[in-house]
Amino acid sequence: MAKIIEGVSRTFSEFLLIPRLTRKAQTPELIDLSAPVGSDSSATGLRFRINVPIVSAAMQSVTDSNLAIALARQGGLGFIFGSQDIGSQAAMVRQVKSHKAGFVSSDTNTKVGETLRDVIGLMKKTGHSTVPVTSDGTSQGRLLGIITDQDFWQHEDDLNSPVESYMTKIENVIFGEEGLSLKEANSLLHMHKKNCLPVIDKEGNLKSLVFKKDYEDHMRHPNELLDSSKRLCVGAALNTRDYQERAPKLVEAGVDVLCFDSSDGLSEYQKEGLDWVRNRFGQDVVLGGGNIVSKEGFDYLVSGLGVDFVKVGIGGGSICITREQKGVGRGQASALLDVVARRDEHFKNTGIYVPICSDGGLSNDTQIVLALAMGADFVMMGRYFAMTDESPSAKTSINGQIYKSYWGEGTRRAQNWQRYSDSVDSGELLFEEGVDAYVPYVGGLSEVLATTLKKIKSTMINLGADDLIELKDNAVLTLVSEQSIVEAGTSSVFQFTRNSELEASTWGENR
Ligand code: MZP
Repeated sequence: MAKIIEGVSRTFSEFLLIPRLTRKAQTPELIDLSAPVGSDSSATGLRFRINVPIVSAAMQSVTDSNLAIALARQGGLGFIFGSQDIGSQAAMVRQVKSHKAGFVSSDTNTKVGETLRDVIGLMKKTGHSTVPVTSDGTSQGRLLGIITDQDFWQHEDDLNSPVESYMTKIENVIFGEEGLSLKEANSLLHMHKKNCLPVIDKEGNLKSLVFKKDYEDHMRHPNELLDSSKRLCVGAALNTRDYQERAPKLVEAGVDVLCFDSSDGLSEYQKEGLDWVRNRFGQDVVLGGGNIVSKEGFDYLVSGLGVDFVKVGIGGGSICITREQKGVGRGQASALLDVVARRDEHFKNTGIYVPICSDGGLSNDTQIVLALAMGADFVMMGRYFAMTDESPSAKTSINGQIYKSYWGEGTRRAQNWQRYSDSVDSGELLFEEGVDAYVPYVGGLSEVLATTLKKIKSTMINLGADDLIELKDNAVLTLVSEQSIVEAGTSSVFQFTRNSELEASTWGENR
Protein backbone atom coordinates (compact mmCIF):
# COMPACT_ATOMS: atom_id res chain seq x y z
CA MET A 1 0.00 0.00 0.00
CA ALA A 2 1.17 3.52 -0.73
CA LYS A 3 2.83 5.35 2.16
CA ILE A 4 1.68 8.82 3.14
CA ILE A 5 4.28 11.13 4.66
CA GLU A 6 3.10 12.71 7.89
CA GLY A 7 2.46 16.45 7.77
CA VAL A 8 1.75 18.60 4.75
CA SER A 9 4.13 19.70 2.06
CA ARG A 10 5.14 23.26 2.99
CA THR A 11 6.43 26.30 1.13
CA PHE A 12 8.70 29.09 2.39
CA SER A 13 5.91 31.63 2.67
CA GLU A 14 4.37 29.58 5.48
CA PHE A 15 7.27 30.34 7.82
CA LEU A 16 8.67 33.28 9.74
CA LEU A 17 11.90 33.65 11.68
CA ILE A 18 11.79 34.57 15.36
CA PRO A 19 14.34 37.30 16.21
CA ARG A 20 17.23 36.38 18.49
CA LEU A 21 19.58 38.65 20.40
CA THR A 22 21.13 41.34 18.20
CA ARG A 23 24.61 42.25 19.38
CA LYS A 24 26.00 45.77 19.32
CA ALA A 25 29.19 44.56 17.65
CA GLN A 26 27.27 43.35 14.61
CA THR A 27 27.54 45.56 11.55
CA PRO A 28 26.67 44.63 7.96
CA GLU A 29 30.32 44.99 6.83
CA LEU A 30 31.42 42.34 9.31
CA ILE A 31 28.87 39.76 8.24
CA ASP A 32 30.32 36.88 6.26
CA LEU A 33 28.08 35.58 3.47
CA SER A 34 30.51 33.06 2.04
CA ALA A 35 29.23 29.53 1.54
CA PRO A 36 30.69 26.10 0.76
CA VAL A 37 30.00 24.46 -2.60
CA GLY A 38 32.66 21.72 -2.55
CA SER A 39 32.14 19.04 0.07
CA ASP A 40 34.23 19.39 3.20
CA SER A 41 36.00 16.64 5.10
CA SER A 42 39.21 16.25 7.05
CA ALA A 43 40.59 14.22 4.10
CA THR A 44 39.94 16.76 1.35
CA GLY A 45 39.39 20.05 3.20
CA LEU A 46 36.93 22.56 1.78
CA ARG A 47 37.63 22.62 -1.96
CA PHE A 48 35.40 25.41 -3.18
CA ARG A 49 33.60 28.38 -1.62
CA ILE A 50 31.51 31.18 -3.05
CA ASN A 51 31.57 34.66 -1.56
CA VAL A 52 27.80 35.15 -1.58
CA PRO A 53 25.34 32.25 -1.27
CA ILE A 54 23.67 32.76 -4.62
CA VAL A 55 24.08 30.96 -7.95
CA SER A 56 22.24 31.35 -11.25
CA ALA A 57 20.25 28.61 -12.93
CA ALA A 58 21.62 26.63 -15.86
CA MET A 59 18.97 27.89 -18.25
CA GLN A 60 19.09 29.35 -21.77
CA SER A 61 17.20 32.43 -20.65
CA VAL A 62 19.38 32.94 -17.57
CA THR A 63 23.06 32.04 -17.65
CA ASP A 64 25.30 32.74 -20.59
CA SER A 65 28.87 34.01 -20.19
CA ASN A 66 27.71 37.60 -19.76
CA LEU A 67 25.53 36.84 -16.75
CA ALA A 68 28.11 34.44 -15.29
CA ILE A 69 30.73 37.20 -15.48
CA ALA A 70 28.42 39.74 -13.83
CA LEU A 71 27.53 37.33 -11.03
CA ALA A 72 31.10 36.13 -10.37
CA ARG A 73 32.12 39.76 -10.05
CA GLN A 74 29.63 40.07 -7.21
CA GLY A 75 30.90 36.92 -5.52
CA GLY A 76 28.32 34.38 -6.79
CA LEU A 77 28.54 31.64 -9.39
CA GLY A 78 26.77 31.26 -12.74
CA PHE A 79 26.02 27.83 -14.21
CA ILE A 80 26.30 27.99 -18.00
CA PHE A 81 23.31 26.21 -19.52
CA GLY A 82 23.84 22.76 -20.95
CA SER A 83 21.07 22.80 -23.57
CA GLN A 84 23.47 23.79 -26.33
CA ASP A 85 26.18 21.98 -28.23
CA ILE A 86 29.31 21.11 -26.33
CA GLY A 87 31.52 23.50 -28.29
CA SER A 88 29.40 26.55 -27.61
CA GLN A 89 29.00 25.74 -23.91
CA ALA A 90 32.78 25.30 -23.59
CA ALA A 91 33.29 28.59 -25.47
CA MET A 92 31.07 30.36 -22.91
CA VAL A 93 33.10 28.88 -20.07
CA ARG A 94 36.27 30.06 -21.80
CA GLN A 95 34.84 33.57 -22.18
CA VAL A 96 34.27 33.79 -18.43
CA LYS A 97 37.69 32.41 -17.60
CA SER A 98 39.46 34.81 -19.91
CA HIS A 99 37.26 37.78 -19.09
CA LYS A 100 39.54 39.39 -16.62
CA ALA A 101 42.45 38.32 -14.62
CA GLY A 102 45.58 39.60 -13.12
CA PHE A 103 47.65 38.01 -15.87
CA VAL A 104 45.94 37.75 -19.25
CA SER A 105 47.16 36.11 -22.39
CA SER A 106 47.32 38.76 -25.10
CA ASP A 107 44.69 38.21 -27.80
CA THR A 108 45.76 41.15 -30.00
CA ASN A 109 49.30 40.79 -31.34
CA THR A 110 51.23 41.90 -34.37
CA LYS A 111 54.72 41.56 -35.86
CA VAL A 112 57.32 43.74 -37.50
CA GLY A 113 56.44 44.36 -41.14
CA GLU A 114 52.69 44.72 -40.55
CA THR A 115 51.24 48.17 -41.18
CA LEU A 116 49.33 50.66 -39.04
CA ARG A 117 46.28 49.75 -41.12
CA ASP A 118 46.67 46.08 -40.08
CA VAL A 119 46.97 47.12 -36.44
CA ILE A 120 43.85 49.29 -36.60
CA GLY A 121 41.98 46.35 -38.16
CA LEU A 122 43.11 44.11 -35.31
CA MET A 123 42.12 46.65 -32.66
CA LYS A 124 38.66 46.94 -34.21
CA LYS A 125 38.27 43.17 -34.29
CA THR A 126 39.17 42.51 -30.64
CA GLY A 127 38.27 45.88 -29.13
CA HIS A 128 41.72 46.05 -27.47
CA SER A 129 44.05 48.99 -27.95
CA THR A 130 47.33 47.65 -26.55
CA VAL A 131 49.11 45.43 -29.07
CA PRO A 132 52.35 43.58 -28.33
CA VAL A 133 54.71 43.33 -31.31
CA THR A 134 56.31 39.88 -31.20
CA SER A 135 58.79 38.02 -33.43
CA ASP A 136 56.04 35.82 -34.92
CA GLY A 137 52.94 37.88 -34.20
CA THR A 138 51.69 35.43 -31.55
CA SER A 139 50.97 35.89 -27.85
CA GLN A 140 54.04 33.81 -26.92
CA GLY A 141 56.61 35.13 -29.43
CA ARG A 142 59.71 37.17 -28.50
CA LEU A 143 58.58 40.63 -27.43
CA LEU A 144 60.01 43.35 -29.69
CA GLY A 145 57.83 46.27 -28.67
CA ILE A 146 54.34 47.54 -27.89
CA ILE A 147 52.05 49.69 -29.99
CA THR A 148 48.88 51.32 -28.63
CA ASP A 149 46.24 53.60 -30.14
CA GLN A 150 48.07 56.50 -28.43
CA ASP A 151 51.14 55.97 -30.64
CA PHE A 152 49.59 57.19 -33.90
CA TRP A 153 46.86 59.40 -35.29
CA GLN A 154 44.58 57.37 -37.49
CA HIS A 155 43.57 60.34 -39.67
CA GLU A 156 46.95 62.06 -39.82
CA ASP A 157 49.57 59.32 -40.10
CA ASP A 158 50.31 57.22 -43.17
CA LEU A 159 48.47 53.97 -42.46
CA ASN A 160 50.81 52.07 -44.78
CA SER A 161 53.73 52.80 -42.43
CA PRO A 162 55.27 49.76 -40.75
CA VAL A 163 54.45 49.04 -37.12
CA GLU A 164 58.11 49.32 -36.08
CA SER A 165 58.18 53.03 -36.92
CA TYR A 166 55.49 53.75 -34.32
CA MET A 167 55.92 51.12 -31.60
CA THR A 168 57.72 51.61 -28.29
CA LYS A 169 60.79 49.45 -28.77
CA ILE A 170 61.59 46.73 -26.22
CA GLU A 171 64.55 48.69 -24.80
CA ASN A 172 62.07 51.37 -23.69
CA VAL A 173 59.27 49.05 -22.55
CA ILE A 174 58.73 48.58 -18.80
CA PHE A 175 58.15 44.86 -18.30
CA GLY A 176 57.96 42.28 -15.54
CA GLU A 177 59.76 38.95 -15.42
CA GLU A 178 57.84 35.72 -15.33
CA GLY A 179 57.23 34.59 -11.75
CA LEU A 180 56.50 38.03 -10.31
CA SER A 181 53.39 38.28 -8.17
CA LEU A 182 50.31 40.28 -9.14
CA LYS A 183 51.10 42.67 -6.32
CA GLU A 184 54.59 43.25 -7.72
CA ALA A 185 53.18 43.70 -11.22
CA ASN A 186 50.68 46.28 -9.97
CA SER A 187 53.45 48.12 -8.07
CA LEU A 188 55.48 48.35 -11.30
CA LEU A 189 52.44 49.77 -13.13
CA HIS A 190 51.96 52.25 -10.31
CA MET A 191 55.62 53.25 -10.05
CA HIS A 192 56.09 53.80 -13.78
CA LYS A 193 52.62 55.31 -14.36
CA LYS A 194 51.82 52.69 -17.02
CA ASN A 195 48.52 51.21 -18.14
CA CYS A 196 49.90 47.85 -19.23
CA LEU A 197 52.79 45.68 -18.10
CA PRO A 198 54.00 42.88 -20.39
CA VAL A 199 55.45 39.90 -18.55
CA ILE A 200 58.24 38.04 -20.33
CA ASP A 201 60.34 34.94 -19.64
CA LYS A 202 64.14 34.71 -19.45
CA GLU A 203 64.40 34.31 -23.25
CA GLY A 204 62.36 37.46 -23.76
CA ASN A 205 59.19 35.64 -24.89
CA LEU A 206 55.88 37.26 -24.04
CA LYS A 207 53.93 35.35 -21.37
CA SER A 208 51.10 37.65 -20.31
CA LEU A 209 49.91 41.21 -19.81
CA VAL A 210 48.81 42.95 -16.60
CA PHE A 211 46.48 45.95 -16.89
CA LYS A 212 45.95 48.88 -14.56
CA LYS A 213 42.22 48.87 -15.40
CA ASP A 214 41.91 45.30 -14.08
CA TYR A 215 43.43 46.35 -10.79
CA GLU A 216 40.99 49.26 -10.51
CA ASP A 217 38.14 47.01 -11.47
CA HIS A 218 39.06 44.55 -8.76
CA MET A 219 39.15 47.35 -6.19
CA ARG A 220 35.58 48.21 -7.19
CA HIS A 221 34.50 44.57 -6.80
CA PRO A 222 36.21 43.31 -3.66
CA ASN A 223 33.93 40.28 -3.47
CA GLU A 224 34.81 38.86 -6.87
CA LEU A 225 34.89 35.08 -7.07
CA LEU A 226 38.36 34.28 -8.41
CA ASP A 227 40.36 31.10 -8.88
CA SER A 228 44.00 30.74 -7.83
CA SER A 229 45.11 32.39 -11.09
CA LYS A 230 42.80 35.36 -10.39
CA ARG A 231 40.36 34.32 -13.11
CA LEU A 232 36.61 34.58 -12.53
CA CYS A 233 34.95 31.32 -11.52
CA VAL A 234 32.18 29.64 -13.46
CA GLY A 235 30.00 26.54 -13.28
CA ALA A 236 28.37 24.53 -16.05
CA ALA A 237 25.59 22.00 -16.43
CA LEU A 238 25.94 18.40 -17.55
CA ASN A 239 23.23 16.05 -18.74
CA THR A 240 23.05 12.28 -18.36
CA ARG A 241 23.44 11.66 -22.13
CA ASP A 242 26.69 13.11 -23.35
CA TYR A 243 28.75 13.74 -20.18
CA GLN A 244 31.57 11.58 -21.49
CA GLU A 245 32.18 14.10 -24.28
CA ARG A 246 30.91 17.22 -22.50
CA ALA A 247 32.68 17.05 -19.12
CA PRO A 248 36.23 16.77 -20.55
CA LYS A 249 35.63 19.73 -22.87
CA LEU A 250 34.27 21.87 -20.04
CA VAL A 251 37.18 20.92 -17.78
CA GLU A 252 39.61 21.73 -20.59
CA ALA A 253 37.89 25.12 -20.95
CA GLY A 254 38.61 25.80 -17.26
CA VAL A 255 35.22 25.22 -15.61
CA ASP A 256 35.34 25.38 -11.79
CA VAL A 257 32.17 23.50 -10.88
CA LEU A 258 30.12 20.93 -12.79
CA CYS A 259 26.58 19.96 -11.95
CA PHE A 260 24.25 17.36 -13.39
CA ASP A 261 21.14 19.27 -14.35
CA SER A 262 18.13 17.03 -14.18
CA SER A 263 14.54 17.49 -13.11
CA ASP A 264 14.85 14.19 -11.20
CA GLY A 265 18.26 13.25 -9.84
CA LEU A 266 17.18 10.07 -8.09
CA SER A 267 18.06 8.00 -11.10
CA GLU A 268 20.57 5.36 -12.09
CA TYR A 269 21.45 7.43 -15.16
CA GLN A 270 22.64 10.27 -12.96
CA LYS A 271 24.52 7.99 -10.58
CA GLU A 272 26.40 6.46 -13.48
CA GLY A 273 27.22 9.94 -14.75
CA LEU A 274 28.44 11.16 -11.36
CA ASP A 275 30.64 8.12 -10.88
CA TRP A 276 32.05 8.44 -14.38
CA VAL A 277 33.03 12.10 -13.85
CA ARG A 278 34.54 11.30 -10.44
CA ASN A 279 36.50 8.36 -11.81
CA ARG A 280 37.81 10.46 -14.66
CA PHE A 281 38.69 13.66 -12.76
CA GLY A 282 38.92 12.57 -9.12
CA GLN A 283 38.73 15.44 -6.66
CA ASP A 284 39.99 17.91 -9.30
CA VAL A 285 36.45 18.71 -10.22
CA VAL A 286 33.77 20.11 -7.90
CA LEU A 287 30.68 18.11 -8.79
CA GLY A 288 27.01 18.60 -7.96
CA GLY A 289 23.99 16.38 -8.45
CA GLY A 290 20.22 16.66 -8.27
CA ASN A 291 17.50 17.55 -8.16
CA ILE A 292 16.08 15.62 -5.25
CA VAL A 293 13.41 16.27 -2.60
CA SER A 294 13.84 13.45 -0.11
CA LYS A 295 16.25 11.73 2.26
CA GLU A 296 16.22 8.79 -0.12
CA GLY A 297 17.45 11.07 -2.90
CA PHE A 298 20.23 12.46 -0.70
CA ASP A 299 21.41 9.01 0.38
CA TYR A 300 21.47 7.82 -3.20
CA LEU A 301 23.51 10.72 -4.56
CA VAL A 302 26.09 10.74 -1.77
CA SER A 303 26.60 6.98 -1.88
CA GLY A 304 29.45 5.43 -3.90
CA LEU A 305 31.93 7.98 -5.19
CA GLY A 306 29.62 10.76 -4.04
CA VAL A 307 28.94 14.34 -4.91
CA ASP A 308 30.25 17.62 -3.58
CA PHE A 309 26.85 19.27 -3.31
CA VAL A 310 23.23 18.34 -3.82
CA LYS A 311 20.45 20.43 -5.37
CA VAL A 312 17.02 20.27 -3.80
CA GLY A 313 13.79 21.17 -5.58
CA ILE A 314 11.31 19.58 -7.96
CA GLY A 315 8.36 21.43 -9.38
CA GLY A 316 8.80 24.71 -7.50
CA GLY A 317 10.42 26.76 -10.28
CA SER A 318 8.47 29.82 -11.36
CA ILE A 319 8.17 28.48 -14.93
CA CYS A 320 7.71 24.87 -13.90
CA ILE A 321 4.58 22.79 -14.45
CA THR A 322 6.05 19.40 -13.56
CA ARG A 323 3.71 19.01 -10.58
CA GLU A 324 0.68 19.64 -12.80
CA GLN A 325 1.93 17.51 -15.65
CA LYS A 326 3.21 14.52 -13.74
CA GLY A 327 2.06 14.88 -10.12
CA VAL A 328 5.68 14.74 -8.98
CA GLY A 329 7.37 17.15 -6.55
CA ARG A 330 7.28 18.47 -3.03
CA GLY A 331 6.77 21.82 -1.28
CA GLN A 332 10.24 23.40 -1.32
CA ALA A 333 10.44 24.11 2.43
CA SER A 334 9.49 20.54 3.37
CA ALA A 335 11.89 19.10 0.81
CA LEU A 336 14.72 21.27 2.07
CA LEU A 337 14.12 20.59 5.78
CA ASP A 338 14.02 16.86 5.13
CA VAL A 339 17.22 16.76 3.08
CA VAL A 340 19.05 19.09 5.48
CA ALA A 341 18.17 16.79 8.39
CA ARG A 342 19.68 13.85 6.49
CA ARG A 343 22.75 15.86 5.50
CA ASP A 344 23.37 16.77 9.14
CA GLU A 345 23.06 13.11 10.17
CA HIS A 346 25.45 12.17 7.36
CA PHE A 347 27.96 14.75 8.61
CA LYS A 348 27.70 13.41 12.16
CA ASN A 349 28.26 9.85 11.00
CA THR A 350 30.97 10.37 8.37
CA GLY A 351 32.57 13.76 9.05
CA ILE A 352 31.77 14.73 5.43
CA TYR A 353 29.76 17.93 5.02
CA VAL A 354 27.73 17.99 1.80
CA PRO A 355 26.52 21.50 0.94
CA ILE A 356 22.91 21.84 -0.14
CA CYS A 357 21.57 24.16 -2.81
CA SER A 358 17.89 25.14 -2.67
CA ASP A 359 16.91 25.38 -6.33
CA GLY A 360 13.90 27.24 -7.68
CA GLY A 361 10.66 28.71 -6.42
CA LEU A 362 12.12 31.64 -4.49
CA SER A 363 9.93 34.61 -5.13
CA ASN A 364 11.39 37.25 -2.84
CA ASP A 365 14.40 38.10 -0.71
CA THR A 366 12.68 36.86 2.46
CA GLN A 367 12.44 33.40 0.97
CA ILE A 368 16.18 33.40 0.24
CA VAL A 369 16.90 34.06 3.93
CA LEU A 370 14.39 31.42 4.97
CA ALA A 371 16.07 28.85 2.70
CA LEU A 372 19.47 29.69 4.19
CA ALA A 373 18.10 29.63 7.73
CA MET A 374 16.50 26.22 7.08
CA GLY A 375 19.90 24.80 6.22
CA ALA A 376 20.55 25.46 2.54
CA ASP A 377 24.15 26.57 2.00
CA PHE A 378 23.28 28.50 -1.13
CA VAL A 379 20.33 29.09 -3.44
CA MET A 380 19.93 28.75 -7.20
CA MET A 381 17.59 31.14 -8.97
CA GLY A 382 16.35 31.57 -12.52
CA ARG A 383 13.65 34.20 -12.61
CA TYR A 384 15.59 36.54 -10.31
CA PHE A 385 18.41 36.76 -12.86
CA ALA A 386 16.23 36.57 -15.97
CA MET A 387 14.81 39.95 -14.94
CA THR A 388 18.19 41.68 -15.04
CA ASP A 389 20.05 43.50 -17.80
CA GLU A 390 22.69 40.80 -18.01
CA SER A 391 20.41 37.85 -18.82
CA PRO A 392 20.59 36.69 -22.45
CA SER A 393 17.07 37.54 -23.62
CA ALA A 394 16.05 40.78 -25.30
CA LYS A 395 13.86 43.43 -23.64
CA THR A 396 10.30 43.84 -24.89
CA SER A 397 7.84 46.62 -24.16
CA ILE A 398 4.30 45.48 -23.33
CA ASN A 399 1.70 48.13 -22.49
CA GLY A 400 4.43 50.60 -21.63
CA GLN A 401 6.25 48.25 -19.25
CA ILE A 402 9.56 46.61 -20.06
CA TYR A 403 9.82 42.85 -19.84
CA LYS A 404 12.34 40.17 -20.65
CA SER A 405 11.40 36.73 -21.85
CA TYR A 406 12.00 33.82 -19.55
CA TRP A 407 11.40 30.23 -20.54
CA GLY A 408 11.85 26.93 -18.75
CA GLU A 409 14.27 24.26 -19.86
CA GLY A 410 11.26 21.94 -20.11
CA THR A 411 9.64 23.99 -22.89
CA ARG A 412 9.69 23.17 -26.57
CA ARG A 413 11.57 26.42 -27.02
CA ALA A 414 14.53 25.21 -24.93
CA GLN A 415 14.43 21.71 -26.44
CA ASN A 416 16.23 20.40 -23.36
CA TRP A 417 14.82 16.88 -23.56
CA GLN A 418 17.96 15.56 -21.85
CA ARG A 419 16.94 17.28 -18.60
CA TYR A 420 13.47 15.82 -18.60
CA SER A 421 13.69 12.36 -20.04
CA ASP A 422 15.57 9.42 -18.70
CA SER A 423 14.54 6.82 -21.23
CA VAL A 424 17.44 5.91 -23.46
CA ASP A 425 15.84 6.47 -26.85
CA SER A 426 13.87 9.67 -26.33
CA GLY A 427 15.57 12.44 -28.31
CA GLU A 428 12.58 14.77 -28.01
CA LEU A 429 10.25 16.35 -25.44
CA LEU A 430 7.09 14.31 -25.41
CA PHE A 431 5.24 16.95 -23.37
CA GLU A 432 6.25 20.25 -21.86
CA GLU A 433 7.12 20.64 -18.18
CA GLY A 434 7.78 24.35 -18.36
CA VAL A 435 6.26 27.52 -19.72
CA ASP A 436 7.49 30.29 -21.97
CA ALA A 437 6.81 33.58 -20.15
CA TYR A 438 7.78 37.20 -19.57
CA VAL A 439 9.27 38.71 -16.44
CA PRO A 440 9.54 42.41 -15.67
CA TYR A 441 12.88 44.02 -16.32
CA VAL A 442 14.44 45.24 -13.06
CA GLY A 443 17.80 46.74 -14.10
CA GLY A 444 21.43 45.80 -13.53
CA LEU A 445 22.34 42.63 -11.64
CA SER A 446 24.76 44.37 -9.28
CA GLU A 447 22.13 46.80 -7.95
CA VAL A 448 19.44 44.14 -7.55
CA LEU A 449 21.85 41.78 -5.82
CA ALA A 450 23.20 44.53 -3.56
CA THR A 451 19.69 45.10 -2.18
CA THR A 452 19.14 41.38 -1.66
CA LEU A 453 22.45 41.00 0.18
CA LYS A 454 21.67 43.99 2.39
CA LYS A 455 18.36 42.41 3.35
CA ILE A 456 19.98 39.04 4.09
CA LYS A 457 22.53 40.75 6.33
CA SER A 458 19.85 42.74 8.04
CA THR A 459 17.90 39.56 8.89
CA MET A 460 21.11 37.93 10.09
CA ILE A 461 21.62 40.83 12.49
CA ASN A 462 18.06 40.29 13.77
CA LEU A 463 19.05 36.71 14.44
CA GLY A 464 22.40 37.54 16.04
CA ALA A 465 24.25 35.65 13.29
CA ASP A 466 27.69 36.69 11.98
CA ASP A 467 27.85 34.09 9.24
CA LEU A 468 25.66 31.57 7.48
CA ILE A 469 26.53 28.76 9.88
CA GLU A 470 25.35 30.88 12.81
CA LEU A 471 22.24 31.77 10.83
CA LYS A 472 21.30 28.07 10.59
CA ASP A 473 22.28 27.40 14.21
CA ASN A 474 20.38 30.39 15.59
CA ALA A 475 17.29 30.04 13.41
CA VAL A 476 13.99 29.49 15.19
CA LEU A 477 11.10 29.25 12.77
CA THR A 478 7.40 29.45 13.26
CA LEU A 479 4.60 28.33 10.99
CA VAL A 480 2.18 31.10 10.13
CA SER A 481 -1.58 30.97 9.78
CA GLU A 482 -3.30 32.48 6.77
CA GLN A 483 -4.36 35.33 9.04
CA SER A 484 -0.74 36.09 9.98
CA ILE A 485 0.12 36.27 6.29
CA VAL A 486 -2.57 38.92 5.92
CA GLU A 487 -1.24 40.66 9.03
CA ALA A 488 2.29 40.71 7.53
CA GLY A 489 1.16 43.10 4.81
CA THR A 490 0.02 46.64 5.44
CA SER A 491 -3.47 46.98 6.89
CA SER A 492 -6.13 49.67 6.84
CA VAL A 493 -3.86 52.26 5.26
CA PHE A 494 -3.94 53.88 1.86
CA GLN A 495 -0.69 53.61 -0.07
CA PHE A 496 0.54 55.53 -3.07
CA THR A 497 1.82 53.10 -5.64
CA ARG A 498 5.41 53.75 -6.52
CA ASN A 499 6.69 52.81 -9.91
CA SER A 500 6.99 49.40 -8.35
CA GLU A 501 3.56 48.02 -9.04
CA LEU A 502 5.48 45.66 -11.20
CA GLU A 503 8.17 44.84 -8.69
CA ALA A 504 5.59 44.24 -5.99
CA SER A 505 3.78 41.72 -8.08
CA THR A 506 6.91 39.81 -8.93
CA TRP A 507 9.82 40.13 -6.54
CA GLY A 508 9.93 41.55 -3.07
CA GLU A 509 6.45 40.95 -1.69
CA ASN A 510 5.57 38.17 0.68
CA ARG A 511 3.17 35.84 -0.98
P1 MZP B 1 12.99 29.99 -10.48
O1 MZP B 1 14.15 30.61 -9.79
O2 MZP B 1 12.67 30.66 -11.78
O3 MZP B 1 11.78 29.86 -9.61
O4 MZP B 1 13.40 28.49 -10.81
C1 MZP B 1 14.56 28.16 -11.53
C2 MZP B 1 14.74 26.65 -11.49
O5 MZP B 1 13.62 26.00 -12.13
C3 MZP B 1 15.94 26.13 -12.25
O6 MZP B 1 17.14 26.22 -11.56
C4 MZP B 1 15.56 24.69 -12.55
O7 MZP B 1 15.87 23.83 -11.48
C5 MZP B 1 14.04 24.74 -12.67
N1 MZP B 1 13.56 24.69 -14.06
C6 MZP B 1 14.13 25.12 -15.20
N2 MZP B 1 13.31 24.89 -16.25
C7 MZP B 1 12.22 24.30 -15.75
C8 MZP B 1 11.06 23.86 -16.51
O8 MZP B 1 10.95 24.13 -17.69
C9 MZP B 1 12.38 24.17 -14.36
N3 MZP B 1 10.16 23.18 -15.86
O9 MZP B 1 11.60 23.68 -13.54
